[in-house]
Amino acid sequence: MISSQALAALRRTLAEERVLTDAASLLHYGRDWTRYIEPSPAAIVFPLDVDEVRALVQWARACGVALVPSGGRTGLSAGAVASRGEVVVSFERMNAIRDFDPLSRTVRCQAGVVTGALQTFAEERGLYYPVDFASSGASQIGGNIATNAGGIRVVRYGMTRDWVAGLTVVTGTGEVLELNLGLNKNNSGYDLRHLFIGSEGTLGFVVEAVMKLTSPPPPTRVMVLGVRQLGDIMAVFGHFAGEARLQAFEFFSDQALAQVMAAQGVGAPLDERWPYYVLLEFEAAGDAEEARALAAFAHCVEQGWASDGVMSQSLAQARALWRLREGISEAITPRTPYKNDIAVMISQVPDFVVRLDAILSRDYPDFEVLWYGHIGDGNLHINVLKPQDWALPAFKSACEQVNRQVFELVRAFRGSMSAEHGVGMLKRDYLNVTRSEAEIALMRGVKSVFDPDGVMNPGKLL
Ligand code: 2HG
Ligand code: ZN
Repeated sequence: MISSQALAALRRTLAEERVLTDAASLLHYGRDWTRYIEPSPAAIVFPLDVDEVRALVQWARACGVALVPSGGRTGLSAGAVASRGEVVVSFERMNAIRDFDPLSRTVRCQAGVVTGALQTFAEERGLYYPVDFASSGASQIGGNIATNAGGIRVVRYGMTRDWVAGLTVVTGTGEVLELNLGLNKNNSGYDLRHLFIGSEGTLGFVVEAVMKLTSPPPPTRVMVLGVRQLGDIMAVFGHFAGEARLQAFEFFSDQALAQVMAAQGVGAPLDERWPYYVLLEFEAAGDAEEARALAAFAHCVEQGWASDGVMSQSLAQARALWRLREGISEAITPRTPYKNDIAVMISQVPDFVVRLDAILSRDYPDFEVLWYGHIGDGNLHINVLKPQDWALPAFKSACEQVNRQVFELVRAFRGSMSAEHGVGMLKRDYLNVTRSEAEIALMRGVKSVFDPDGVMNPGKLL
Protein backbone atom coordinates (compact mmCIF):
# COMPACT_ATOMS: atom_id res chain seq x y z
CA MET A 1 0.00 0.00 0.00
CA ILE A 2 1.19 3.53 -0.63
CA SER A 3 1.53 6.18 2.04
CA SER A 4 -0.91 9.08 2.26
CA GLN A 5 1.95 11.45 1.30
CA ALA A 6 2.67 9.42 -1.82
CA LEU A 7 -1.02 9.40 -2.72
CA ALA A 8 -1.22 13.17 -2.22
CA ALA A 9 1.83 13.58 -4.46
CA LEU A 10 0.17 11.35 -7.07
CA ARG A 11 -2.91 13.59 -6.99
CA ARG A 12 -0.67 16.56 -7.62
CA THR A 13 1.00 14.73 -10.54
CA LEU A 14 -2.25 14.11 -12.41
CA ALA A 15 -5.56 15.96 -12.21
CA GLU A 16 -7.40 14.66 -9.16
CA GLU A 17 -10.30 13.19 -11.14
CA ARG A 18 -7.87 11.01 -13.05
CA VAL A 19 -6.68 9.21 -9.88
CA LEU A 20 -9.23 6.61 -8.75
CA THR A 21 -9.18 4.61 -5.53
CA ASP A 22 -12.76 3.33 -5.23
CA ALA A 23 -13.21 -0.43 -4.79
CA ALA A 24 -15.03 -1.01 -8.10
CA SER A 25 -12.29 0.71 -10.14
CA LEU A 26 -9.53 -1.10 -8.23
CA LEU A 27 -11.14 -4.43 -9.12
CA HIS A 28 -11.98 -3.51 -12.72
CA TYR A 29 -8.61 -2.04 -13.68
CA GLY A 30 -6.52 -4.17 -11.33
CA ARG A 31 -6.77 -7.34 -13.39
CA ASP A 32 -6.88 -8.78 -16.90
CA TRP A 33 -8.92 -11.76 -18.13
CA THR A 34 -7.11 -14.16 -15.79
CA ARG A 35 -8.77 -15.12 -12.52
CA TYR A 36 -5.96 -16.92 -10.72
CA ILE A 37 -4.47 -13.99 -8.81
CA GLU A 38 -6.45 -11.51 -6.70
CA PRO A 39 -5.98 -7.88 -7.72
CA SER A 40 -4.97 -5.40 -5.04
CA PRO A 41 -3.84 -2.10 -6.60
CA ALA A 42 -3.40 1.11 -4.59
CA ALA A 43 -4.83 3.43 -7.26
CA ILE A 44 -5.71 3.68 -10.93
CA VAL A 45 -4.45 6.62 -12.98
CA PHE A 46 -5.39 7.85 -16.45
CA PRO A 47 -2.62 9.87 -18.13
CA LEU A 48 -3.45 11.91 -21.25
CA ASP A 49 -0.06 12.19 -22.91
CA VAL A 50 3.61 11.19 -22.94
CA ASP A 51 4.59 13.92 -20.48
CA GLU A 52 2.09 12.70 -17.93
CA VAL A 53 3.38 9.12 -18.25
CA ARG A 54 6.90 10.44 -17.72
CA ALA A 55 5.74 12.35 -14.64
CA LEU A 56 4.14 9.17 -13.29
CA VAL A 57 7.38 7.22 -13.68
CA GLN A 58 9.26 9.99 -11.90
CA TRP A 59 6.69 9.91 -9.11
CA ALA A 60 6.99 6.08 -8.90
CA ARG A 61 10.78 6.26 -8.58
CA ALA A 62 10.65 9.00 -5.98
CA CYS A 63 8.03 7.22 -3.87
CA GLY A 64 9.26 3.66 -4.43
CA VAL A 65 5.89 2.50 -5.79
CA ALA A 66 5.59 0.11 -8.73
CA LEU A 67 3.46 0.80 -11.83
CA VAL A 68 1.41 -1.75 -13.79
CA PRO A 69 0.36 -0.85 -17.36
CA SER A 70 -3.24 -1.52 -18.31
CA GLY A 71 -4.64 -1.69 -21.85
CA GLY A 72 -7.78 -3.60 -22.80
CA ARG A 73 -7.07 -6.08 -19.98
CA THR A 74 -7.66 -9.04 -22.29
CA GLY A 75 -4.35 -10.74 -21.39
CA LEU A 76 -4.32 -14.40 -20.41
CA SER A 77 -1.06 -14.65 -18.43
CA ALA A 78 -1.66 -12.10 -15.64
CA GLY A 79 0.78 -9.67 -17.22
CA ALA A 80 -1.50 -6.75 -16.30
CA VAL A 81 -2.62 -7.82 -12.82
CA ALA A 82 -1.73 -5.50 -9.92
CA SER A 83 -1.68 -7.74 -6.86
CA ARG A 84 0.80 -5.95 -4.60
CA GLY A 85 -0.36 -2.40 -4.02
CA GLU A 86 0.92 -1.06 -7.35
CA VAL A 87 -0.52 1.92 -9.19
CA VAL A 88 -2.24 0.88 -12.42
CA VAL A 89 -1.60 3.13 -15.41
CA SER A 90 -4.59 2.86 -17.72
CA PHE A 91 -4.05 4.03 -21.30
CA GLU A 92 -7.78 4.28 -21.93
CA ARG A 93 -7.71 8.08 -22.38
CA MET A 94 -4.74 8.01 -24.74
CA ASN A 95 -6.64 6.79 -27.77
CA ALA A 96 -5.90 9.23 -30.58
CA ILE A 97 -5.05 8.07 -34.10
CA ARG A 98 -3.12 10.71 -36.07
CA ASP A 99 -0.46 11.49 -38.70
CA PHE A 100 -1.87 9.11 -41.30
CA ASP A 101 0.71 8.90 -44.08
CA PRO A 102 -0.88 7.34 -47.20
CA LEU A 103 2.37 7.13 -49.13
CA SER A 104 4.34 5.42 -46.36
CA ARG A 105 1.19 3.57 -45.33
CA THR A 106 1.71 4.27 -41.66
CA VAL A 107 -0.31 5.87 -38.91
CA ARG A 108 0.54 7.02 -35.39
CA CYS A 109 -1.52 5.52 -32.58
CA GLN A 110 -1.53 6.37 -28.91
CA ALA A 111 -1.18 3.25 -26.73
CA GLY A 112 -4.87 3.12 -25.84
CA VAL A 113 -6.21 2.85 -29.41
CA VAL A 114 -8.46 -0.21 -29.55
CA THR A 115 -7.32 -2.76 -32.16
CA GLY A 116 -10.74 -2.71 -33.85
CA ALA A 117 -10.59 1.10 -34.13
CA LEU A 118 -7.29 0.87 -36.01
CA GLN A 119 -8.77 -1.82 -38.27
CA THR A 120 -11.75 0.44 -39.04
CA PHE A 121 -9.50 3.49 -39.55
CA ALA A 122 -7.47 1.54 -42.13
CA GLU A 123 -10.57 0.16 -43.86
CA GLU A 124 -12.08 3.65 -44.23
CA ARG A 125 -8.94 4.63 -46.14
CA GLY A 126 -8.91 1.59 -48.42
CA LEU A 127 -6.19 -0.11 -46.36
CA TYR A 128 -5.90 -2.95 -43.91
CA TYR A 129 -4.49 -3.63 -40.44
CA PRO A 130 -4.15 -7.42 -40.47
CA VAL A 131 -3.44 -8.41 -36.87
CA ASP A 132 -6.74 -9.84 -35.68
CA PHE A 133 -8.16 -11.93 -32.84
CA ALA A 134 -11.38 -12.49 -30.93
CA SER A 135 -10.60 -9.67 -28.47
CA SER A 136 -9.93 -7.00 -31.11
CA GLY A 137 -12.95 -5.03 -29.90
CA ALA A 138 -11.36 -4.50 -26.48
CA SER A 139 -7.59 -5.02 -26.74
CA GLN A 140 -5.40 -1.95 -27.24
CA ILE A 141 -2.40 -1.34 -29.48
CA GLY A 142 -0.07 -0.64 -26.53
CA GLY A 143 -0.97 -3.97 -24.96
CA ASN A 144 -0.70 -5.74 -28.31
CA ILE A 145 2.83 -4.40 -28.66
CA ALA A 146 3.79 -5.12 -25.05
CA THR A 147 2.76 -8.76 -25.59
CA ASN A 148 3.56 -9.03 -29.31
CA ALA A 149 0.00 -10.25 -29.89
CA GLY A 150 -0.55 -12.92 -32.54
CA GLY A 151 -4.05 -14.11 -33.42
CA ILE A 152 -5.71 -15.79 -36.35
CA ARG A 153 -3.79 -14.40 -39.35
CA VAL A 154 -0.19 -14.97 -38.28
CA VAL A 155 0.18 -17.66 -40.95
CA ARG A 156 -0.26 -14.92 -43.57
CA TYR A 157 0.73 -11.62 -41.91
CA GLY A 158 2.95 -12.43 -38.92
CA MET A 159 2.68 -11.05 -35.38
CA THR A 160 2.22 -7.49 -34.06
CA ARG A 161 6.01 -7.08 -34.19
CA ASP A 162 5.87 -7.09 -37.98
CA TRP A 163 3.52 -4.08 -38.04
CA VAL A 164 5.37 -1.70 -35.75
CA ALA A 165 7.37 0.88 -37.71
CA GLY A 166 8.15 3.13 -34.77
CA LEU A 167 7.71 3.18 -31.04
CA THR A 168 7.67 5.88 -28.37
CA VAL A 169 8.36 4.46 -24.94
CA VAL A 170 8.88 5.85 -21.45
CA THR A 171 11.58 3.80 -19.71
CA GLY A 172 11.86 3.02 -16.02
CA THR A 173 14.20 5.98 -15.64
CA GLY A 174 11.55 8.31 -17.03
CA GLU A 175 13.39 8.77 -20.31
CA VAL A 176 11.37 9.10 -23.52
CA LEU A 177 12.78 7.07 -26.43
CA GLU A 178 11.64 7.38 -30.04
CA LEU A 179 12.58 4.06 -31.58
CA ASN A 180 13.02 3.51 -35.33
CA LEU A 181 11.19 6.76 -36.25
CA GLY A 182 8.66 4.99 -38.48
CA LEU A 183 11.36 4.14 -40.98
CA ASN A 184 11.21 1.29 -43.42
CA LYS A 185 14.97 0.91 -43.58
CA ASN A 186 17.22 1.76 -40.66
CA ASN A 187 20.36 -0.28 -40.08
CA SER A 188 21.87 2.07 -37.56
CA GLY A 189 22.72 -0.36 -34.80
CA TYR A 190 20.67 -2.23 -32.20
CA ASP A 191 16.96 -2.11 -32.94
CA LEU A 192 15.69 -1.32 -29.45
CA ARG A 193 12.15 -1.23 -30.81
CA HIS A 194 12.16 -5.01 -30.91
CA LEU A 195 13.44 -5.21 -27.33
CA PHE A 196 10.34 -3.37 -26.14
CA ILE A 197 7.93 -5.41 -28.29
CA GLY A 198 6.91 -8.38 -26.14
CA SER A 199 8.65 -7.01 -23.02
CA GLU A 200 5.33 -6.90 -21.12
CA GLY A 201 5.92 -3.43 -19.71
CA THR A 202 8.95 -4.58 -17.73
CA LEU A 203 11.42 -2.18 -19.37
CA GLY A 204 9.12 0.77 -19.94
CA PHE A 205 5.67 1.63 -21.20
CA VAL A 206 4.68 1.97 -24.84
CA VAL A 207 2.95 5.34 -25.16
CA GLU A 208 2.72 5.74 -28.94
CA ALA A 209 3.43 3.62 -31.98
CA VAL A 210 3.70 4.17 -35.71
CA MET A 211 1.81 1.22 -37.17
CA LYS A 212 2.13 -0.12 -40.71
CA LEU A 213 -0.92 -0.72 -42.88
CA THR A 214 -1.23 -2.78 -46.04
CA SER A 215 -3.54 -3.43 -49.00
CA PRO A 216 -6.75 -5.24 -48.15
CA PRO A 217 -6.80 -8.93 -49.03
CA PRO A 218 -8.83 -10.17 -52.01
CA PRO A 219 -12.15 -11.89 -51.23
CA THR A 220 -11.71 -15.01 -49.15
CA ARG A 221 -13.61 -18.21 -48.39
CA VAL A 222 -13.71 -20.19 -45.18
CA MET A 223 -13.78 -23.99 -45.01
CA VAL A 224 -14.41 -26.21 -42.02
CA LEU A 225 -13.30 -29.83 -42.43
CA GLY A 226 -14.02 -32.77 -40.16
CA VAL A 227 -10.89 -34.75 -39.22
CA ARG A 228 -10.68 -38.13 -37.48
CA GLN A 229 -7.14 -38.01 -36.19
CA LEU A 230 -5.08 -35.25 -34.67
CA GLY A 231 -2.04 -36.49 -36.60
CA ASP A 232 -3.78 -35.87 -39.96
CA ILE A 233 -4.32 -32.15 -39.47
CA MET A 234 -0.85 -31.18 -40.62
CA ALA A 235 -1.17 -33.35 -43.72
CA VAL A 236 -4.19 -31.20 -44.59
CA PHE A 237 -2.11 -28.09 -43.84
CA GLY A 238 0.80 -29.24 -45.99
CA HIS A 239 -1.45 -29.91 -48.94
CA PHE A 240 -3.54 -26.74 -48.70
CA ALA A 241 -0.47 -24.55 -48.16
CA GLY A 242 0.76 -25.70 -51.58
CA GLU A 243 -2.59 -25.28 -53.32
CA ALA A 244 -4.06 -22.08 -51.86
CA ARG A 245 -2.99 -18.74 -50.43
CA LEU A 246 -3.91 -19.36 -46.79
CA GLN A 247 -5.08 -16.48 -44.61
CA ALA A 248 -5.65 -18.71 -41.59
CA PHE A 249 -5.28 -22.34 -40.59
CA GLU A 250 -6.89 -23.19 -37.25
CA PHE A 251 -8.17 -26.31 -35.52
CA PHE A 252 -10.44 -27.24 -32.63
CA SER A 253 -11.62 -30.45 -31.02
CA ASP A 254 -15.23 -31.61 -30.91
CA GLN A 255 -15.23 -31.01 -27.14
CA ALA A 256 -14.26 -27.39 -27.76
CA LEU A 257 -17.02 -27.10 -30.36
CA ALA A 258 -19.54 -28.52 -27.88
CA GLN A 259 -18.68 -25.70 -25.45
CA VAL A 260 -19.33 -22.99 -28.05
CA MET A 261 -22.55 -24.64 -29.19
CA ALA A 262 -23.83 -24.81 -25.60
CA ALA A 263 -22.76 -21.28 -24.66
CA GLN A 264 -23.86 -19.50 -27.83
CA GLY A 265 -26.72 -21.67 -29.05
CA VAL A 266 -25.12 -22.24 -32.46
CA GLY A 267 -25.32 -25.43 -34.56
CA ALA A 268 -22.59 -27.86 -35.63
CA PRO A 269 -20.90 -27.04 -38.97
CA LEU A 270 -21.27 -30.53 -40.51
CA ASP A 271 -23.99 -33.19 -40.51
CA GLU A 272 -21.87 -35.57 -38.50
CA ARG A 273 -19.60 -34.81 -35.57
CA TRP A 274 -15.86 -35.50 -35.96
CA PRO A 275 -13.19 -35.63 -33.27
CA TYR A 276 -11.40 -32.57 -34.73
CA TYR A 277 -12.13 -29.75 -37.14
CA VAL A 278 -9.83 -27.67 -39.29
CA LEU A 279 -10.94 -24.12 -40.07
CA LEU A 280 -9.04 -22.59 -42.95
CA GLU A 281 -9.47 -19.34 -44.84
CA PHE A 282 -8.01 -18.86 -48.32
CA GLU A 283 -7.84 -16.05 -50.83
CA ALA A 284 -10.29 -16.56 -53.69
CA ALA A 285 -10.17 -13.62 -56.08
CA GLY A 286 -11.92 -15.74 -58.75
CA ASP A 287 -13.35 -19.13 -59.64
CA ALA A 288 -9.92 -20.64 -60.35
CA GLU A 289 -8.73 -20.27 -56.74
CA GLU A 290 -11.97 -21.68 -55.47
CA ALA A 291 -11.82 -24.69 -57.81
CA ARG A 292 -8.24 -25.36 -56.75
CA ALA A 293 -9.20 -25.29 -53.08
CA LEU A 294 -12.12 -27.65 -53.72
CA ALA A 295 -9.75 -30.02 -55.51
CA ALA A 296 -7.39 -29.78 -52.51
CA PHE A 297 -10.30 -30.71 -50.25
CA ALA A 298 -11.17 -33.69 -52.49
CA HIS A 299 -7.54 -34.84 -52.31
CA CYS A 300 -7.59 -34.66 -48.49
CA VAL A 301 -10.75 -36.81 -48.44
CA GLU A 302 -9.21 -39.34 -50.86
CA GLN A 303 -6.16 -39.61 -48.65
CA GLY A 304 -8.38 -40.17 -45.61
CA TRP A 305 -7.07 -37.02 -43.86
CA ALA A 306 -10.46 -35.27 -43.90
CA SER A 307 -13.92 -36.79 -43.81
CA ASP A 308 -16.37 -34.04 -44.62
CA GLY A 309 -16.33 -30.31 -45.20
CA VAL A 310 -18.26 -27.12 -45.76
CA MET A 311 -17.27 -23.91 -47.56
CA SER A 312 -18.73 -20.46 -46.88
CA GLN A 313 -20.88 -18.98 -49.65
CA SER A 314 -21.29 -15.54 -48.08
CA LEU A 315 -19.66 -13.22 -45.58
CA ALA A 316 -22.34 -14.11 -43.05
CA GLN A 317 -21.55 -17.82 -43.43
CA ALA A 318 -17.83 -17.15 -43.14
CA ARG A 319 -18.47 -15.22 -39.93
CA ALA A 320 -20.67 -18.00 -38.54
CA LEU A 321 -17.92 -20.57 -39.19
CA TRP A 322 -15.31 -18.35 -37.56
CA ARG A 323 -17.54 -17.96 -34.49
CA LEU A 324 -17.12 -21.69 -33.85
CA ARG A 325 -13.39 -21.19 -33.39
CA GLU A 326 -13.21 -17.65 -32.05
CA GLY A 327 -16.01 -18.20 -29.54
CA ILE A 328 -14.22 -20.99 -27.66
CA SER A 329 -12.18 -18.90 -25.26
CA GLU A 330 -15.14 -16.81 -24.13
CA ALA A 331 -17.46 -19.83 -23.95
CA ILE A 332 -15.22 -21.61 -21.46
CA THR A 333 -14.31 -18.58 -19.31
CA PRO A 334 -16.90 -19.50 -16.62
CA ARG A 335 -15.03 -22.80 -16.18
CA THR A 336 -11.82 -20.93 -15.10
CA PRO A 337 -9.71 -23.00 -17.50
CA TYR A 338 -6.08 -23.73 -16.86
CA LYS A 339 -4.40 -22.55 -20.05
CA ASN A 340 -1.34 -23.65 -21.91
CA ASP A 341 -0.23 -21.79 -25.01
CA ILE A 342 2.60 -23.76 -26.52
CA ALA A 343 4.35 -23.95 -29.88
CA VAL A 344 6.82 -26.11 -31.70
CA MET A 345 8.30 -25.89 -35.20
CA ILE A 346 5.57 -26.48 -37.76
CA SER A 347 7.32 -29.59 -39.06
CA GLN A 348 7.37 -31.06 -35.53
CA VAL A 349 3.63 -30.64 -34.88
CA PRO A 350 2.55 -34.14 -36.04
CA ASP A 351 5.00 -35.92 -33.69
CA PHE A 352 4.43 -33.42 -30.92
CA VAL A 353 0.64 -33.72 -30.82
CA VAL A 354 0.79 -37.53 -30.66
CA ARG A 355 3.19 -37.40 -27.70
CA LEU A 356 1.22 -34.61 -26.01
CA ASP A 357 -2.05 -36.49 -26.44
CA ALA A 358 -0.52 -39.52 -24.73
CA ILE A 359 0.47 -37.40 -21.69
CA LEU A 360 -2.82 -35.55 -21.43
CA SER A 361 -4.99 -38.66 -21.78
CA ARG A 362 -2.93 -40.48 -19.20
CA ASP A 363 -2.56 -37.68 -16.64
CA TYR A 364 -5.86 -35.85 -16.94
CA PRO A 365 -8.35 -38.72 -16.96
CA ASP A 366 -10.82 -36.78 -14.79
CA PHE A 367 -10.63 -33.33 -16.36
CA GLU A 368 -12.03 -32.15 -19.66
CA VAL A 369 -9.15 -31.09 -21.90
CA LEU A 370 -9.89 -28.90 -24.92
CA TRP A 371 -7.59 -28.64 -27.91
CA TYR A 372 -7.67 -25.70 -30.25
CA GLY A 373 -5.40 -23.06 -31.70
CA HIS A 374 -3.36 -21.72 -34.56
CA ILE A 375 -1.97 -25.07 -35.62
CA GLY A 376 -0.72 -23.65 -38.94
CA ASP A 377 1.75 -21.62 -36.84
CA GLY A 378 2.65 -24.66 -34.71
CA ASN A 379 0.69 -23.07 -31.82
CA LEU A 380 -1.72 -25.06 -29.61
CA HIS A 381 -4.02 -23.69 -26.90
CA ILE A 382 -4.57 -26.54 -24.44
CA ASN A 383 -7.34 -25.60 -21.98
CA VAL A 384 -8.20 -27.79 -19.00
CA LEU A 385 -11.68 -27.10 -17.59
CA LYS A 386 -12.15 -26.89 -13.84
CA PRO A 387 -14.83 -29.29 -12.62
CA GLN A 388 -17.53 -27.30 -10.78
CA ASP A 389 -16.84 -29.04 -7.49
CA TRP A 390 -13.10 -28.36 -7.44
CA ALA A 391 -11.66 -25.36 -5.57
CA LEU A 392 -9.40 -23.16 -7.73
CA PRO A 393 -6.13 -23.69 -5.76
CA ALA A 394 -6.48 -27.50 -5.78
CA PHE A 395 -7.33 -27.48 -9.48
CA LYS A 396 -4.38 -25.23 -10.27
CA SER A 397 -1.94 -27.41 -8.39
CA ALA A 398 -3.31 -30.58 -10.07
CA CYS A 399 -2.72 -28.91 -13.46
CA GLU A 400 0.75 -27.83 -12.42
CA GLN A 401 1.65 -31.46 -11.73
CA VAL A 402 0.74 -32.39 -15.31
CA ASN A 403 2.53 -29.29 -16.54
CA ARG A 404 5.84 -30.83 -15.58
CA GLN A 405 5.37 -33.57 -18.17
CA VAL A 406 3.93 -31.17 -20.74
CA PHE A 407 6.82 -28.76 -20.40
CA GLU A 408 9.41 -31.55 -20.42
CA LEU A 409 7.95 -32.48 -23.79
CA VAL A 410 8.01 -28.85 -24.98
CA ARG A 411 11.65 -28.66 -23.87
CA ALA A 412 12.49 -31.91 -25.65
CA PHE A 413 10.97 -30.50 -28.86
CA ARG A 414 12.77 -27.16 -28.34
CA GLY A 415 9.40 -25.43 -28.36
CA SER A 416 7.92 -22.34 -26.70
CA MET A 417 6.25 -22.35 -23.27
CA SER A 418 4.27 -19.27 -24.33
CA ALA A 419 3.65 -18.85 -28.03
CA GLU A 420 1.48 -15.73 -28.01
CA HIS A 421 -0.09 -15.02 -24.62
CA GLY A 422 3.14 -13.91 -22.96
CA VAL A 423 4.63 -14.91 -19.62
CA GLY A 424 3.14 -12.50 -17.08
CA MET A 425 2.91 -13.98 -13.60
CA LEU A 426 1.22 -17.24 -14.56
CA LYS A 427 4.00 -18.68 -16.73
CA ARG A 428 7.01 -17.00 -15.09
CA ASP A 429 8.25 -20.16 -13.41
CA TYR A 430 8.41 -21.97 -16.74
CA LEU A 431 10.52 -19.42 -18.60
CA ASN A 432 13.55 -21.72 -18.49
CA VAL A 433 11.69 -24.32 -20.57
CA THR A 434 12.38 -22.13 -23.60
CA ARG A 435 15.12 -19.76 -22.48
CA SER A 436 18.57 -20.79 -21.23
CA GLU A 437 19.88 -19.62 -17.85
CA ALA A 438 22.38 -17.44 -19.74
CA GLU A 439 19.57 -15.77 -21.69
CA ILE A 440 17.52 -15.20 -18.55
CA ALA A 441 20.52 -13.64 -16.82
CA LEU A 442 20.98 -11.30 -19.80
CA MET A 443 17.27 -10.41 -19.71
CA ARG A 444 17.65 -9.45 -16.04
CA GLY A 445 20.64 -7.35 -16.97
CA VAL A 446 18.64 -5.57 -19.68
CA LYS A 447 15.81 -4.99 -17.22
CA SER A 448 18.19 -3.37 -14.73
CA VAL A 449 19.49 -0.98 -17.42
CA PHE A 450 16.04 0.28 -18.41
CA ASP A 451 14.40 -0.03 -15.01
CA PRO A 452 17.10 0.22 -12.32
CA ASP A 453 14.57 0.86 -9.53
CA GLY A 454 12.28 -2.02 -10.52
CA VAL A 455 9.15 0.13 -10.80
CA MET A 456 7.97 -1.04 -14.24
CA ASN A 457 5.56 -3.98 -13.94
CA PRO A 458 7.75 -5.93 -11.50
CA GLY A 459 7.14 -9.64 -10.95
CA LYS A 460 6.04 -10.16 -14.53
CA LEU A 461 8.05 -12.18 -17.04
CA LEU A 462 11.16 -12.39 -14.80
C1 2HG B 1 -7.46 -17.73 -29.11
O1 2HG B 1 -6.70 -18.07 -30.01
C2 2HG B 1 -6.93 -16.91 -28.00
O2 2HG B 1 -8.67 -18.00 -29.11
C3 2HG B 1 -7.32 -17.47 -26.63
O3 2HG B 1 -5.55 -16.78 -28.08
C4 2HG B 1 -6.78 -18.83 -26.39
O4 2HG B 1 -8.30 -19.26 -24.63
C5 2HG B 1 -7.20 -19.48 -25.09
O5 2HG B 1 -6.44 -20.30 -24.55
ZN1 ZN C 1 -4.69 -17.66 -29.83
